Parts: sequence; structure tokens; C-alpha cells
Amino acid sequence: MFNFDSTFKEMMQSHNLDTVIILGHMNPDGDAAGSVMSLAHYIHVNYPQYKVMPYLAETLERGPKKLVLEDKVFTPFEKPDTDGKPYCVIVCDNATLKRMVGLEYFRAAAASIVVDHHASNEGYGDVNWTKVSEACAENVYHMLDKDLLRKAAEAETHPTAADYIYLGILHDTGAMARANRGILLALSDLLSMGVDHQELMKTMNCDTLDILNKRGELVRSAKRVLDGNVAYVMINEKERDENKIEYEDFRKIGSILRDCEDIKLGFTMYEESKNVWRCSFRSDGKWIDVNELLQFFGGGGHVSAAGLKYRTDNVEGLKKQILDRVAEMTATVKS
Ligand SMILES: [Mn+2]
Repeated sequence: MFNFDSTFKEMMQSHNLDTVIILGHMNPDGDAAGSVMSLAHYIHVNYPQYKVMPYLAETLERGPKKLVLEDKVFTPFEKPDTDGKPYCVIVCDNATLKRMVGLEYFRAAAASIVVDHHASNEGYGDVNWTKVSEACAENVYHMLDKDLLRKAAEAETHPTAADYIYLGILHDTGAMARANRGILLALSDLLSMGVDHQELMKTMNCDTLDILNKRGELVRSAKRVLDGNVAYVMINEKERDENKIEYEDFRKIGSILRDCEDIKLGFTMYEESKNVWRCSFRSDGKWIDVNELLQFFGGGGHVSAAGLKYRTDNVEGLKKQILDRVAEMTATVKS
């Protein structure tokens, strides 16, 4: 098991640093925000001699954003100001340099630590601890000193380091739908540090009736292919604008489809800007490995959840290539 404290202390001392910047991935979700913010609070309480600045993109999902806006210590949507001093960077929940928010800080850092749970992690950074798991925040929980974590949780008011770890796990496990025994034990330990489960569950649901109606329309437009095993929804720039569909609402469709008992792979394709397509793939994790599927096209993520951003003026061609590859990959799997 990776011991964060000894690595961190050694790095700060040997490079003679007193400033830390913490970064995550673009379009942050609960796990990215939870991992970044929990570490920021942990360091803030336990290493007060260091200045710590978490940095998150404004595009953070609505639910987790509610919690981050309640933060009494940090303002992570502002760009960190290092005062020209050398600093250490910690990157959480981010697989590739391409997806990192604040890459300029990473590039100029005197030292770096990477903590991740993506199978597609590139292995960048001076110290890279990537362990495939349900949530990066789960890895953060395991790498921290439990007494120091408790101290951090008890020293501050909500949201604390423990709240943020809980947030990350909650969001990356679909409110514990994909939790295993180890995760539930970690959550119960976090509860004993003062986390309020019901309070954090409020970050899971931010739907309005209007959003539900839009989602209903999108689900209705889903197409089924490959013997009905695969369902997808595609939306171009024009449809997106006419119906005011935000990506955050749209990407959930992939999970909704995948969670159907009679569908093994659900995906969405969204024209973010002219000819730039953001695709989100969700599988049951057994029928097809979507990380492997999308790495072929330059994307990636996890076995059962992965993404791809692709520039093309022929999206039908891209879709056909992906579906051909799905057919190929699943044909070799003997049922
Ligand atoms: Mn994650």
C-alpha cells in the first residue's frame, strides 16, 4: 500500500518546498472534486507549515459543486497563485496529461505525485500511484494515515477531508450501487469521523422536472443495435441548442441505458462544438471492456465506464467504426 505521508514529506523536504497545488481532471465529477479537496484539507490540517491550493474546473457537476461552494477554507475555482515559488503538484483521478486541468502547473512543478484509479493511466509524474478501484477517493482513503485523517475531520467543520472522501466514493459507485465490502468498511470508518450520510446524498440528486422531461425524450430517441445488446443516443450541435441539452444531463443517458437488464452497452455521442464529439460509454463490465474499446480510438477510462473526445465531420463513420470494433471484440468472447 502506498504511504502518502512519507512520500509527501520526503518530497517537500528534499526539494525544499512549502507550496502544494492539487489538480484533477477536466469536467470534474464528485470523485475528482472529492479526491482533490480531501487531500487539500488533510494537508491543511496536518501540515500547516505548507500552503496548499486545490484547483478545480468551473465545470464541476452540479451536485458536488453544492458541497464545494460550502467550503470554508478553499476557493478551488480560482487559479492558484504560487508567488513565483517552486511547488509540488499532486494530481488526482486523472489518467492522461490531455485531460488534466491546470496542466501548466504540472509542467512547471518542482516535484509531482499522481494518485489515480484509471486502468488507462499513462504513468506520468515523479511518483505515480495508480491502483484500479471503484473510486480515486477510495485510494486516497487507503493511502492516508488514519489517525491524521481523523484529526483533520475533527479539526474542521463540514465539509471536511472525510466528507470529501465520502463524496468521491458516493459518486463513483453510483451511491454505493457498485460498492464492495472494502468500500462499505471505509465508509463506515468515515461515518465514525463525523460524516453525515444524508447530507452528502443531497449531492447525488439535482434533477428538476424539466431535466427529467428532457432525459425522457432522449431515452425515447435511443437506438438499439448489435442484436439489441447495445443502445445509444446521439445528438448534434443543432439538436443540442434547440432543446438546450447540457452535457452533464446528457451523459447520464449512457448509464441509464446500460443499467437496463436487457442492454449490455449504452453509449452517447454529443457534439460539443462543431465537429467535436464527446462520447461516453457504459458497459456491464463483463460483456465488453470499454477502456480497451476506446483506447483504440484515443480515449479510455475504466472497464465499465470510459470516454472519448473525437474531431470528425463524419460522425456516422466514427460510430460505424466503433460498432464494428464492438462486434469484433464481443465475437471473440465465448459466452
Ligand atoms: Mn474517478
